[in-house]
Amino acid sequence: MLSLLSPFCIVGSRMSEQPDRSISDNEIAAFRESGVICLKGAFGAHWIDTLAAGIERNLREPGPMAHDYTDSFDKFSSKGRFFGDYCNWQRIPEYRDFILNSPAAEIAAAVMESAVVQIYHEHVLVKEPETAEPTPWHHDLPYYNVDGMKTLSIWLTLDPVEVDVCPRFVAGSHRWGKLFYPRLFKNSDNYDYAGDGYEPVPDIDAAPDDYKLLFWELQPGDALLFNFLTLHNGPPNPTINRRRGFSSRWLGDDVTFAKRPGTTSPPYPGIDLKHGDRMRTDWFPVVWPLT
Ligand SMILES: O=C(O)CCC(=O)C(=O)O
Repeated sequence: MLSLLSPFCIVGSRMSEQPDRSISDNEIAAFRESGVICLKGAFGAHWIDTLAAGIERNLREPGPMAHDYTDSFDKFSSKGRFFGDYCNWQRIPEYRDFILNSPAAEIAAAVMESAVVQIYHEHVLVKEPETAEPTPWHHDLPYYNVDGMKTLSIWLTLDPVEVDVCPRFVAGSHRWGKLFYPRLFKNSDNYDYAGDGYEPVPDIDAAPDDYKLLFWELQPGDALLFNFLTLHNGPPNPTINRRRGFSSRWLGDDVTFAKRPGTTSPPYPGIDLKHGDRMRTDWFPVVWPLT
């Protein structure tokens, strides 16, 4: 956590890396409408190799907020492992390189239709082969200490992902005007939020035909782009492939600090902001536009 708190404002070393593919007006319109799109071939081999090295480093040297979700799900008797960690991009050089120098921030600016993009954090979610644990249905905004519509996670896969293993999204759920309780990944329980305005996530698996669910077969370098309000899950990984997902989280120019009725995830102790303040740029540097 300490490295996250260290003052850091200027992104001076950023190369002007061109996106590995362009983003069309139709894709931007689809994101606005559905709250999720899949960008095939968004990141090339260089960034896949860079992040693969970073994830191995992260697995060898987990951070203070790392989780082994498999331990808690003994009801699934998993052979595989579900590992998660976040807020390590300033400590792991390969993550830092990706955040500052890859096309991710420029992609985020285009898709969020935002003039300015700040990095919020990164979240690594590795499901090893034969991991039986699902990631529960949730949306990300209530976990976080931010409000705003211009928000984006870029979930980049380093592995082939079969269609049944791909995270699933409820199209349009970012526009429902609802906030659902955050849920613990280890047992799907709701967070202990003591406040009004949150409701339990609906049981989407019980009535999947009631929703428009979007999911894809993925290849390494493909990315799922979704709003922090879009409901999504992560199926188990019964396959022989690893499923290494690298989610970078980005803030656009309408985002402000939100006080939640409980501890957020990430927690950001000592952030010293009032509800409605702009997010501080020393903790969450501006990565786009280039300076
Ligand atoms: O990787 C997963 O299983 C879920 C991903 C997710 O929830 C996220 O990136 O917000």
